[in-house]
Amino acid sequence: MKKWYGKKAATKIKYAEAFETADFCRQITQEEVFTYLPMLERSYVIDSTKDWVNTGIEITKGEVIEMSAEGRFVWKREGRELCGPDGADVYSYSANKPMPAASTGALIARIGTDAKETFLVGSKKTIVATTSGRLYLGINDDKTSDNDGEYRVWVKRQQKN
Ligand SMILES: [Ca+2]
Repeated sequence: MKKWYGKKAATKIKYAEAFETADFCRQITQEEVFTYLPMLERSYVIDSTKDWVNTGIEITKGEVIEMSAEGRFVWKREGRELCGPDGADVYSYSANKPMPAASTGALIARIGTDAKETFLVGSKKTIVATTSGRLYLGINDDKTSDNDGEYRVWVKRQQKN
């Protein structure tokens, strides 16, 4: 990255796309991006039409994790209703959403597979993990099939001593 962009510009780059990694003659995996470009924070594309994205990050109880998100997506195709990571302005309760009382379309996360461990992230959140397990990221929506678009989420783990 420094070779292509110079050191100063490289520190400003937030994620790498296939264009930058063409030297590998194949699409490199997300894990390889993290390995070869350790100066990048880990980031994930959250497709609004999917229920949960497995980040592959194993969280330990008590660990501090910072998450921030950008992007907008259509959470209801009919009417082209757009929202960002904090969710839709129009509030509607639905027992079928992963978090019934939180805004539709909001970015949510879960540690492990227990639905009780689901929490709201929104556009930015720092948490202390209350349990250990795999980190999943998702959208608080009871119907993902009528969505269109994605969020990009950055996950930063506090360095362990
Ligand atoms: Ca929807």
